[in-house]
This record gives sequence, C-alpha cells and structure tokens, in this order.
Amino acid sequence: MTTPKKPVRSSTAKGADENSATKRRGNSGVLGTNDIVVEHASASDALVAAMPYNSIKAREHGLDNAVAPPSGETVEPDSSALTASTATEETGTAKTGGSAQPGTNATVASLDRVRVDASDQALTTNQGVRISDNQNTLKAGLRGPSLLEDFVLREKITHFDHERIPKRIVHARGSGAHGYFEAYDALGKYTRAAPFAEKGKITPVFVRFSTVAGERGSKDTARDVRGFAVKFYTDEGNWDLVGNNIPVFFIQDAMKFPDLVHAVKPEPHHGMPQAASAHDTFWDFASLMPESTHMLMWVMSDRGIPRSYRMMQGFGVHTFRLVNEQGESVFCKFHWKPLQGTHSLVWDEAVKISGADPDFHRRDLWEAIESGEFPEWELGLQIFTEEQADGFSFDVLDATKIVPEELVPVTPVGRMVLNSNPDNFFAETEQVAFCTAHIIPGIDFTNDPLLAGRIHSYVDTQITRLGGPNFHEIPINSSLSTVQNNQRDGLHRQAVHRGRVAYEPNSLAGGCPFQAGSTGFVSFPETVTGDKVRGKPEKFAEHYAQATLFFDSQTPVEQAHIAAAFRFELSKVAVPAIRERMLSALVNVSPELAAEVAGGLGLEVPEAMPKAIADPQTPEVTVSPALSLVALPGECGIRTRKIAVLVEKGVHHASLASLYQTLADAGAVVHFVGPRVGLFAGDSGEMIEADRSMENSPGFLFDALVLPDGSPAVQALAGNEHTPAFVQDQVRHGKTILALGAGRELLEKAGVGSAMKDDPGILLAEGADAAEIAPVFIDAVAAHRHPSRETDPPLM
Ligand code: HDE
Repeated sequence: MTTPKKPVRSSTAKGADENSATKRRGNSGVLGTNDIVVEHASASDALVAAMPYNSIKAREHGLDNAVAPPSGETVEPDSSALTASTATEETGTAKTGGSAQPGTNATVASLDRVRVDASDQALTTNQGVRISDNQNTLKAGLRGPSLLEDFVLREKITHFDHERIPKRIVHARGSGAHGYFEAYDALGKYTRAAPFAEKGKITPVFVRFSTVAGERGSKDTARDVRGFAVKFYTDEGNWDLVGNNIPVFFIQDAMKFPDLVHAVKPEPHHGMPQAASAHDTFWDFASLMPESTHMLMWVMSDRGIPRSYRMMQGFGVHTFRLVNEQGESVFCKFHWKPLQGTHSLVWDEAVKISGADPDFHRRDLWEAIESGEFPEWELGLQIFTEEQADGFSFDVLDATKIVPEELVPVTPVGRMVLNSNPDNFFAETEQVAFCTAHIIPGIDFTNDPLLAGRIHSYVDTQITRLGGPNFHEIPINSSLSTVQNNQRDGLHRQAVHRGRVAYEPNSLAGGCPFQAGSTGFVSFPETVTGDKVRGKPEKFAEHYAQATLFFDSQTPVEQAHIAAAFRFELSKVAVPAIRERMLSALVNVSPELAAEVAGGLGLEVPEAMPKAIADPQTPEVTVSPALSLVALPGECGIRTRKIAVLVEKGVHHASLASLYQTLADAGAVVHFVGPRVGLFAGDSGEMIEADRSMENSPGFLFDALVLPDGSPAVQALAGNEHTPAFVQDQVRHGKTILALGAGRELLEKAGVGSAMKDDPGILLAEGADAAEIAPVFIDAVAAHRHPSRETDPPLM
C-alpha cells in the first residue's frame, strides 16, 4: 500500500461536546444547528480543507511523469463515519460491513464465501421462505385450475426459463480446474510480475481447456485447435494467459477473425457440419489466406486430436513484453510443457470415441484430478531482445510464426499443478471470463495486430455473455487483491459501495481511492512513429518457410498422419476447385506432401500457388526436433492409463489378481470389462467384478488390453459379438495387447495373424507368467502407441 504523501491532518473539530444539543460546526467555533446532515457536512470541512488544491495536477504532463506517474493525494479522516454514506452507519447492523483490508477483497475473500451446501437444509424460495410442497402447483380444488398466485411455481419456472446464458462464440466447449503456479526462481532481472517475484512463490490459478469450433455440447475429440487459458490470481491483480495448444494462429490481423470463424462454423444455410473444419467454406477461406498454411499444418497433425487435455502443450502464441522494476523490457513467448508428455489419438480412434464418449477429454481431466493424479505443466519462457528480433528472418509481431527453440531456447521458470475440480461447472467453468486485456505490472503487450484485436474482444464478449459490465464480480473472476475504483452500478452489481464519492480527484473522501502512481501498472513507454495506414509489414508476406520447417521436423508416421488429415478434410470439400487451390498451396510447403494428398484425392499435383513475396529471407532453422510430439514423451509412465481386462465366467483368477496389483501399483486405472457388468466367478471360485461392459465401453476407449487365460472364459469371449472389434481396434490404433495363456486364441479369432509376433506391442505369456511379463507390458503401454504397426500393417 502507498502511504499518504502529506502529513495526516486532524479533520474534525476536537473537543466539541458530542452530546450537547447545540453543536459547533467544524472547528469554526460558530454556534449552529443540530441538524445531523449539516453537522456531517461541516465535519467534512477539515478533511476537504486539507486538500486546498490538486497538488499532482502539474505532474499529469510530460514524458517523465508518464513513465513514473505520481501517487494520488490522500488525507486520512478523523473518523470513518466522515466518508460513509450515512450517519446511521455506526448503529451496527450486521449488514454494515467494513472497509476492505489491504490484501483482501471484502466482496470475495475466497470462493468459500459463496459455496452453498444443502446438507440438513429444507427447500426454500429465493427469498428464503421454506417450501412446504415441491410436487404440486397450487390449485382451486384437487381437480381444479392452477392459481396465478402460486409464487412458488412461478419463481421456479421463471428461473428455469432463464437458466441458459449465451455460449462463447468460439471455444464454447471446455473444461476447467483449479490449481496453483509455483515459481522456480525470482525473475526480477526480467520482470516485476508478481508470480515470479521470488523462488517458491505460489499463485492460485484456474485453467480452462477447450475446443474452438464446436457448440457447447459438441464432442471433445473433434479435429481442432485446443484452448489453453490460465487465470493467475496474483497479489497484484488477475493475469490471464489465454493461449492455445498450437503456438501459431491462422491469421495475422484481428480484422480477419470474424471471417475465419464464420468460415469454420457450421455453414449458415443448413447448420452443418458441427465441430468440424472438413467443409467447403473453411477450405475456401483457408486456401485464399496463404498465411494460414503454417497453422493448418499443425491442426492437420496429431496435435489436432490430443489424447487428453493433460497431454498437450500450451502456448501464449503472441510475442509479449516483460518489464522489470527499472522499466527495462525484453520480448517473451510463453510455453507450457506437460509432465504427462504430448500424446495424441489416431483419427479412426478419435471418430469412434466421439460416438461412444463425447465427454472423453472432460472425463479424463475430471477423473485424473479426482483420483489425486494432478496434472502438471512446466512454464518456459523464450526471452529475447528487440534488437535480436529485428535480425530474425520473420517478424515476431506475426502470430503465424514461431521463434524456433534453436534460435531462442526455452527457459523453465515454474510449474503449474491442477489439483482441484470445480464445485459447480456453471458457476466456475462456464462463468469464468478470460481476457487478454487482463495483465499485471511486469507484463505488457507488443504491437502484434492480432493481439490488439483480442485486447478489445474478450472484455466486450463477456458483457453480452455474462450479462453486463460487472462480470468481474462473479466469484470465479474476482481478483484476490483488493478492487477499488469509482466504477458504479450496472446490471447485477454485487458490491455495496460506501460513501457519496464516486469520482477522482476528490477531497470529500480524503482523496480515496487514489491513483497508485509507479506502484501501479505503467505501460512500457515504447516509441511509436509511423504513418496512419492499413497494411502489413513486408516480412508478414512470407507464408511457407515455417510450414515447411514444421513438416520436415515430423517423424515419418506424423508426416503420414498430416497427409491423411489433408486427404480426409479435402475429400469432404464438395467443390473440386477448392481442393486444387489448397493443393497448390501445399506444393509450396512440400511437393512430396502435395503429391501424397493429391494421389489420395485422385488428382494431379497442380502448379504451386504464386507466392506473395519473391525473395524472402533465408530461414535460420530448417529442422527443429522440438516440433515433433515424440520430443516430449513425458515422465509419468503408465500413471492414469486406462487398461481393459476382459473377463468372463471361468477366467484364470490368480494371473489377473497378480497382474492387477502390479498395474495398480504403477498407477494405471484397470477396468474389468465383461459381456455385462457385475460379478463373474473365476476358475477357482473367487469372484471378479466387471465394472464396464463391452457394450458400454468399447475397446477404443482404453489405452491397452489384457486378454485373460482360462479356457471356459476364452471360449465364451470368443463367442461374444463385441470381442473381435474390441481386439481389432486395439491393434488398428497401435495399442498394447497382452494375451495370457489361452487368451491368444482371441487374437487369432480377431484375425490378428502370427505375423505380429515381433510387434513390440503384442505380448504373449502363459497365465502363470503374468507377474514376469508385467514389467514388459508396463514399458510397452508407457510407449503410448506402436506406430511401426502403421508402416508394417498386421494381417487383419
Ligand atoms: Fe480467442 N476469443 N480470439 N484466441 N480465445 C475467445 O472470448 C478472439 C485467439 C482463445 O476458455 C472469445 O471469452 C479474437 C488466439 C481461448 O474461456 C472471443 C481473436 C488465441 C479462448 C475471442 C482471437 C485465442 C478464446 C470467445 C483474433 C490463442 C477461450 C469467448 C484477433 C492465443 C477462453 C471469450 C475460455 C475465446 C476473440 C484469436 C485463444 C470472442 C478477436 C490467437 C483459449 O473474445
């Protein structure tokens, strides 16, 4: 807190007889009225007089003052009643409240204030009136008409009618969690931002992951970009790092964002397709916007279909500024790296999962946190100077470009752990309002023209979505540091502001709340010159070098997936000329990729699309291993991996019991999957409970499969209509299968040939050897997938 600049002066007349019928006005010594209103006004006199003029007015001018603005002038009143709204305030009702204490926000303190628990409580109306009957409307006679006076029914139905709010125009589908950020070290050299102030400092966060294109109820596993938005509740205000799982974007200028979104959303005439870019309008737009090519490579790669929200990187995308206590600034890119590693689905799997469990990612995040497997990411910064940036072959203000890690390494600065699920999806995950405008001292914007539009857009969209300008008061959005300003009123105002002063400068409230001066947010005083124009810098015209860098940095399997994704998406485009136009852009990325996609569409490779720039600068980096998903395998082994163990009557119990224990100890989530749920007797009479059935949980929902030993069980499973597909999907999706003893017959029954005996993900063992094979199985599952199966397909 800033201390008042001026010496505190006594503001009320000391020594006046408080109880006498005739009171003195202020300190003037004049006998006056006992009218409490007049008296209150005169008591303010000394407070007001202590500020004879606006002493910081002169410091509103000049560059020095702009960079180091003065604190506002304040005077401390003799009594808090002087700045109160009403003279009766001190008669003490429980509703009077107090002034906010420094460092706390009296309106929110913590979410505990608003958590509601109905244990042992009766139903009431919204006015707190206990409801006697929640089953029947009020009627004139048991068979008579309902009565208009039924305020209980009307309140209930009216509230219900308004239970939905507008969904986010983009990123409507998402899931959130609470957690914290912990700084590895003090970063004062680069930034004075509160979360990095000291080693080990903890800052609470709320994170929301999302898809972009689909509606609120759409499937989780659509091919799409994923949102990765983090709200830091710092002790210097909220900082929102609203990023994605892909480090670049489709467009360079905010002017094109509505066009991009209109192109990818369901086509307006028939409202299709849902949560998909595989349609004409998207590819029409994308192929006319060559700057989107780099981003398209990422979205068509496995990054577009992550295995889990927990297994994706996050990126701030834009170049930001860090500013230190001395006002010095460097440029910065933000990176989140998951401890769980980066892993993806394969397309066939994603499509099937979307039918069997559209909540696949939401469920995965929720269940991991519920079971104490808290997902973790490391925050890394790429820090570089403006001078360095000037020398790059690309423009750091262009959001379609990365800064390759070979050019500027990523420095780890802290970790984020998500350790608590929300209590209420709507109150927290739906109502959370991320805004790129929410930054704190120590962090600042650059002139990225995409970022500029975002700074406006997010606050603006919340006003419609959350019903007015007071969305910052919704508990999940409230800053943990004190909020004090003269903004007033508006829909759903929660704060009850004391006093009659809602302007600054003032003397009637002793100058409070006063401007914070240099202790507040001071924009970095970047020198700006230039003509007022609509246009782009020259380097923005280079559209392909980093798309090529990305493609050339992928493993062959990842490259094959990119080609397959383009083939699929473009095959869904009905207008051939759009397919050809997109192909002509791909020729500029990689003639091999273009040929592969063209072949898959039955087309000739077209001429390369003319480039917007004839002689671009030579890129500094042409291969970057960090761009491949295999660069981050993770450190979690098989923790949280879901393993299906098929069971039937007569299953070999001992082998499953020992295997189960080893897998559970390694942190895997083992599900016994039967032809139905419920109990099954094993070979020696012990019972095993199937908590899933093959009908409600098909094979592609699991990371790995165990086929049990025990002839009666194997015979029964072999006769089950679901078994072949259960096994085949595991094989097709590159997953690990362990067949114990007679269980190998189920592999054969599913058409998995003996050619697979060398596959590292198909393991055969006798039931009695289950304990021995367990470590090999664990290593194979931890590898996530066995992509060699794609290049060397099994006999099926
Ligand atoms: Fe967003 N974006 N965006 N965006 N965005 C929104 O804000 C917008 C962009 C991102 O979980 C909206 O609250 C414009 C880039 C995430 O609640 C809206 C432009 C990146 C989320 C909006 C962009 C993002 C949003 C819709 C181009 C990655 C979900 C609802 C100028 C760095 C946050 C809302 C959450 C949401 C506008 C481009 C990420 C309309 C105008 C680039 C993660 O304000």
